[in-house]
Amino acid sequence: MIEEAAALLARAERVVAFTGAGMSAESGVPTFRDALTGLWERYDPARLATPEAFEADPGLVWAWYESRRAQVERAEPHPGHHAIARTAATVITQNVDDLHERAGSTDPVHLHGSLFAPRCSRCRKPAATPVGPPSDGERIAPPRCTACGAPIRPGVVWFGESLPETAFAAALDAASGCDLMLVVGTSAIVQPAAEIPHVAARRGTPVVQVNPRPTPLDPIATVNLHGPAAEILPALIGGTT
Ligand code: BJW
Ligand code: ZN
Repeated sequence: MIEEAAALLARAERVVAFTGAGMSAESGVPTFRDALTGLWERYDPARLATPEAFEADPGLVWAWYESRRAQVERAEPHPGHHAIARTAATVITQNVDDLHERAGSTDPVHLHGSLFAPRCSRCRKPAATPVGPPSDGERIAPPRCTACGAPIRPGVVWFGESLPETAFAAALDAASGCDLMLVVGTSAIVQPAAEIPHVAARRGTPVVQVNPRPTPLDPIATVNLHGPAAEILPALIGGTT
């Protein structure tokens, strides 16, 4: 299978990578659907990642994102991130970490925002990312907007919210203009992002998927490589750092 995928890759001139939380798992960033641990084990991520949760308990939601920011700041990109940086013209990611950037990918398209782009929950004015690790705790009062005084919120896309228009348009463009799509580490169940690989597949573009587990994309993938990103991607693309 890996030889078949490598042959497709060798023929491709414009590779686009579409990544999800599994891409960062081996860097020590848990996937979205992994059970939470420690302080957060009582909570369901799908219930915390909503505007309603932030409205009801801003300190709880802000503290959760602050602990995740600290976790990502401690993490390093792995050889799979570096392999993608060498081969993909565009990276479209659902991840809110910055590991693709730190591996050298230029301007990844962040469909679900970023842990490093907090903004006002009312007037949307960008706010500074807090400096240093957050104080530990189950609740941390979010900072206040310097313009209007409303609480600052994480710059991510929660359930029920629209994706940033320019990012989604850029993702559709990249998916329509590539000649190979590499899909890595996503359960492909969250819409509308999960539609992106279908855009490529409908045009007859080969799709190579890397995931240890089956996903709803298996039937449209030209090749399914069942294994972890940090091992499969360097083997497929070459190089280790
Ligand atoms: C490895 C690995 C290794 C492990 N190597 N791989 C029905 C139809 C259509 C839509 C909907 C619907 N019902 C509800 C909706 C809407 C909803 C949705 O899709 N819900 C689904 C759950 C059904 N979508 C939305 O609300 C979106 N907005 C929207 O639709 O707007 C229109 C609208 C507006 C107004 C009103 C109503 C509608 C917004 C979605 C935003 C998603 N945001 C999140 C949180 C971001 C912030 C944060 O991180 O906290 O984004 S949710 C979460 O899921 C996060 C992720 O980016 C996203 C995708 O998850 P991902 O990346 O696939 O991770 P996992 O954990 O699911 O999977 C990991 C994978 O890795 C697994 O496959 C593993 O096997 C694999 N893996 N180790 C490689 N080492
Ligand atoms: Zn404001």
